[in-house]
Amino acid sequence: MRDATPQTIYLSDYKPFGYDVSSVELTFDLHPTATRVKSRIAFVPKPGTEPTLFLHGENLKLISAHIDGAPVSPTLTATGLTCDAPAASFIWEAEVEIDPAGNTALEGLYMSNGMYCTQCEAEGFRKITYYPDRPDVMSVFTVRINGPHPVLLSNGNPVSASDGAAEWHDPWPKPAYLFALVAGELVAHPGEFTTKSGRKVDLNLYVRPGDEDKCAFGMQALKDSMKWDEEVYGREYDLDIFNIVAVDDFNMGAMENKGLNIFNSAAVLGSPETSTDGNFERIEAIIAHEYFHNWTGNRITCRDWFQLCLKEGLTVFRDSQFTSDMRSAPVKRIADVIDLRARQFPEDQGPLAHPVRPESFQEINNFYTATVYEKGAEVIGMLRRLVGAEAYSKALDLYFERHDGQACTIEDWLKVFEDATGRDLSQFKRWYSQAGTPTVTVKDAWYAGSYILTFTQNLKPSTPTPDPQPQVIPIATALFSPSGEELVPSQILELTEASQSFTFEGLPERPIPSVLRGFSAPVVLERDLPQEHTTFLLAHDTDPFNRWEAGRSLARASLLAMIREDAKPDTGYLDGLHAVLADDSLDPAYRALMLNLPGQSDLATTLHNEGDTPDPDAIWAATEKMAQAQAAHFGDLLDQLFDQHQVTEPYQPNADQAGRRSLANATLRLLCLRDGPARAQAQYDAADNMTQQLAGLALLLREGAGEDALKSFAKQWQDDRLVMDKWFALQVMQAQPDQVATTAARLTEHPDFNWKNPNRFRAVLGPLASHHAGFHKADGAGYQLLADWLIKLDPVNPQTTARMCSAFQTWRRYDANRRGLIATQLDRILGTPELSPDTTEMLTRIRGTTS
Ligand code: B3K
Ligand code: ZN
Repeated sequence: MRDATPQTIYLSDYKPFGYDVSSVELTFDLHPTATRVKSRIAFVPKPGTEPTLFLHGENLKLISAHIDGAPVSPTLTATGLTCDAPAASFIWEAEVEIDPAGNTALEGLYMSNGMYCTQCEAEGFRKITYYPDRPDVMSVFTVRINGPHPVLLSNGNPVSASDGAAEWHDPWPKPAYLFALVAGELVAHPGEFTTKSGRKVDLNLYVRPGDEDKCAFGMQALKDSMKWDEEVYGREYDLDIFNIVAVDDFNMGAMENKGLNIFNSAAVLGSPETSTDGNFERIEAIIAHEYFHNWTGNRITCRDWFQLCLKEGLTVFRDSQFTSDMRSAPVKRIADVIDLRARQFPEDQGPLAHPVRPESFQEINNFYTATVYEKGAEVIGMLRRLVGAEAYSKALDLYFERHDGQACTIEDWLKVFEDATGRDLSQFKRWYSQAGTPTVTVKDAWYAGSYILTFTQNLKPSTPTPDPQPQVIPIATALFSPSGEELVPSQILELTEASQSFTFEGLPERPIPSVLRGFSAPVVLERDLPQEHTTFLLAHDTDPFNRWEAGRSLARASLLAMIREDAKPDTGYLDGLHAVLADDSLDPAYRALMLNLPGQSDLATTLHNEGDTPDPDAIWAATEKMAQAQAAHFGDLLDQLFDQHQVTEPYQPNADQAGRRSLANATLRLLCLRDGPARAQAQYDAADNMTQQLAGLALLLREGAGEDALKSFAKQWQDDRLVMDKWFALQVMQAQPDQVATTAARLTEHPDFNWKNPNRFRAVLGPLASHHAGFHKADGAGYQLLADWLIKLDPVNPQTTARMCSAFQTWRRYDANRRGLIATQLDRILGTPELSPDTTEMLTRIRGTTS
């Protein structure tokens, strides 16, 4: 157990390490409970370095330590060792013993279903051996593994392999967080890729026996990613081999270790029978993301963990571009914005708010957030919009040329753009240092033939940003005539002042503005537009994002009126939506997105921002009522859409088929509301792929008619852990609000609820927390159940526990009763003896100081 009093680390305290590490040799003698790790590390002191060596180390049993062959006796603490060191270059050698089987935190070297694997980012390498475990220490690693396993893997290229032993050498200097080792009874799904300069690369996807039939899609996604990075960013792969390994116990999606990516099996294994269209798209995106890190993260890494967005924001931006190219760009943009509003906006507007580049932290694992990742990617998107696509490419070429092999900062990143474009980015840099989501208010005026758009930006002061300053906000804008003609084509208006006007001359009549097209900046836009303008944009906007946004605004406005004033569903919205749904020239996937309503938590955020106290029951009721109204309003169109979008050809996980299925299934939901569950049952019974089977089951559960299907599903899939995760999750997701906590509680008693497996834990407790009306039931049962399980998981796996604490981050927006119930649970968890520093930090921030 680590030091219970968490230490705060500040960006401003950064000091370079006193040594270069010119080489690292590691030898592993694998044993489940007593693995021996020998290290031989060459240190080269930098001029002026004090002759004292500090190496990180946690949960290690030191067997021996030598400097230049002579035994030394370092001072050991819970976080590392200190030792006198020579003033000139020296060789450090140590032997430690570790316990992979006892490592339930899944950080460092651990065991998952009999195989050895590692997770070192951010600070897990220190649980493997003593080392300067910081990203700015980059070195060349050679790794020898001894163990009775058919597959023994590490980073880089293979040097030798024999029965029970293997040696790997990674020629590219890397920080320790990119170290990886895997050993086990695995089978390879092989592949091959020839790079643009003609280098042949062996590819392997290693899985447990039995999973071989779930590898083909991931392998193809890898090849597509390698090709795309060459074509779009000019980045070529740089080793002879690239390995991916699927593991069942993993705290997140995947990890970009150099040449040896390790994946949560849920993020890489895919087959039509067991994976949904959504799963396939996610697999493709995560494979691309981890592969793209080879350049943005690995060849150029971060100087310190405050710079995390340097690699994560950029790599998320790159994987979004990839998905847009592979699938539909508008659909991807809309999906990204839905996700940003659902996960990042609440974070940015609540007690966990932090800048894209935080300035302090206690546990870095708590900062792998939607702000660092997704807002970080939005910031790069804005930069690209501001400088243009061509200058962006030029700047990226310069970035790779200038910083290859280095550990960099956001200053380095922005300097590259300044040098490539001549632009001063000092004000733009505020996107990296100010927390919070700016609100932009737009007003228009028509005066003597001039049309004036006035934008005002406002960022609420917060603890990390007490004195916010105006940011550079690119606002993509076009103007339309009332007959739908584009009078002023899309252009970027740069808002740099707190309030600023832009004038358009020479227009024949007062135009209708389409602003923040493509969601050109991560802001909350408040527009004072007459409803007819929004209806107009829903019908005519040439920007698919803003057309969708117009539909969403109308839906939101109608739902808010239903919640606040018990109004009826707005027929203007329903008519506008009917026209869009009936337009066969529009992509089915896009129309399916149009049909979806704003999320209930998202509505709660809006109500809160507008000064109301959200009532989860009222939000649920209004959303249900609106769905009923859609079902009643669309009439025969629903039957037509459902029939027309049935996929009759053999299943393919491509965007075209997935789009048709998503529209058919969105329609099926309404048809079930209108006609009962018969069609869902028929689809469930006939399904030959997981997308259709699961959609059928979800609707049966929703209609309270899923009992038999649930049993048959469990019988069919009892041996497939990833499908059974869906079985667990769906029951909570589809429960009526007053059944959510009892359903989740019942499932935690199921014999297959293996709570130490993060996927299974999240399958039940994740949907509990995200079922807005169910989690926030006024009796507090949901809060209590989640708290019980967080308390239980914390000593076993602090990282997954801490991450799930964010379920409570919006607690202050609810009524006094709910706030009181949540505060009680927060205090109960915080009062648990020996609570991990990870969970302590999260809950202390969420709880805040005022009652
Ligand atoms: N870099 C890893 C995340 C590591 C999380 C450590 N708690 C995966 C990714 O973003 O690609
Ligand atoms: Zn990443």
